Amino acid sequence: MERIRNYIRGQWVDTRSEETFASMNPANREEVVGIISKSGREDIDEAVEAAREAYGKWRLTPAPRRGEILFRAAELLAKHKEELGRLETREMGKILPEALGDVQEAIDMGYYMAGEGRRLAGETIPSELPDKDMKSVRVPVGVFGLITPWNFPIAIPAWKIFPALICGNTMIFKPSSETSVCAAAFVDIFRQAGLPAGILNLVHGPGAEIGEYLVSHPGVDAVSFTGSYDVGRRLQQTCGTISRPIVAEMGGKNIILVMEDAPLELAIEGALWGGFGTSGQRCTAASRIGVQKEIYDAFSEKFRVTASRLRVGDGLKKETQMGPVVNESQFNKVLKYIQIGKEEGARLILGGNPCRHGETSRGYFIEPTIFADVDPGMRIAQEEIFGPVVSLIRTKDLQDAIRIANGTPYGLSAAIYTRDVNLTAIAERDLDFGIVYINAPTIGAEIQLPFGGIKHSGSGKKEAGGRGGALETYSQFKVIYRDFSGRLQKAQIEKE
Ligand code: UN1
Repeated sequence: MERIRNYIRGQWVDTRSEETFASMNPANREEVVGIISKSGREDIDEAVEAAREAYGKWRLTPAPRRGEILFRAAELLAKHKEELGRLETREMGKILPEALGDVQEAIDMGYYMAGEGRRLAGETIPSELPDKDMKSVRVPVGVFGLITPWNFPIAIPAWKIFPALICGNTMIFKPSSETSVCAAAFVDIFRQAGLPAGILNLVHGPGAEIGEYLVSHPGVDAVSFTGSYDVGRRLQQTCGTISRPIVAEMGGKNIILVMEDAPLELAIEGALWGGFGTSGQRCTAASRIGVQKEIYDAFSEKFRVTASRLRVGDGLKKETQMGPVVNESQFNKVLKYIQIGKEEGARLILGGNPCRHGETSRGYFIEPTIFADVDPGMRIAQEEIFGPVVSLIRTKDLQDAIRIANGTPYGLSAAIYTRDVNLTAIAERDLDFGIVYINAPTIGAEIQLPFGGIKHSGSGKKEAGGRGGALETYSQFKVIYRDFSGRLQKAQIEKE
């Protein structure tokens, strides 16, 4: 089996130590997807040094030229979409159509950011004084440390790498160990596209050992992280003490609100894919469904029946609708939450167990699980589970529904199903979330708008989108004043 190595200074290189770790297929505990060289601190030092060296030249490369390389990378991603999607399914379990969607998001991001190379505009604005001009220009931030999760193994790295590149930054990319093989395949696309050496460097290894070291490395200027709240908060604290900018996308406890007048079939379909898509392992997953009391019983029963028909299995099989969870620790964590839900007194109406039929006994499969009559204060309705577990909550009216929706520490994505335009306006205004959907599930954000949450879900700076989004995260404004009067204009000192 091919060894997956670090990519530093444009070369695939061995790490200093001989240590390796394996990436496994969660649908089949016996299948090794890749053997990966494990990095230590010296490997990180080398990658940071490479990124620092490359920065001087890359920042001066005209942005439209940088864009041409990005465009080629997007073309290559499109060409290899199928094989990258299949690799993703094998490495982290999501069903093939979702994996192909993930790759497509990266393709879209590539084309979008390639175009931004010709639009990296600042502003020119009139001065108060004669014979003086002034402008702001977008400049890169420097060397980025990028830390990404396993649930979107290609899309989330693409959200970071494409905008960071177009803005002229160089970077060290540390993907989740669960998806090292996908990360290597993605980075190889940039090699094939002709990205010069040292600009994008890849290091593999456990977050606790090398991720934190990278984040606080003196050679790194800024950090972009997507992952859990616990890790994100720790990294924010680390960065806070050394005044290092960090964009952190963290967890969610998202909700779909189903109002009395909602188109029922549509709401059920939305809840199904919002709740169980990617086996609930999206930061945007609808792990709570708030249903208005008048239709609560009808909705719960229909939702239970629909979810019970979901075909769980290997994501490479055409008929499969839901794959496994990513690994043993997630498997145990999800089962622990199911236990907690039972102990808290929520009514388990579907699932609740590991799958044991046929091929599913070989992997980390959990039945689609629904708890009904969940109290909004219960732990299963407050904490991020990141698995196929949905809590149904009874709501009185819109005001009550919004109060429940806002009543967690998170604020990433919320949705409302209703035919009443006035209710949508109130929901839009009052839901404390970074993203609000109307008559669509909590998932499926598009890359041309900023992505990110509030409260414990995000740090304020955004991923994706152009101006107002990723460009603000991966570039900064420098302001230039030029006085061509040839004298000290007094008004600069005393405003006349
Ligand atoms: C995530 O789960 O971290 O909107 C991101 C969505 C996807 C992105 C999810 N496009 O669900």
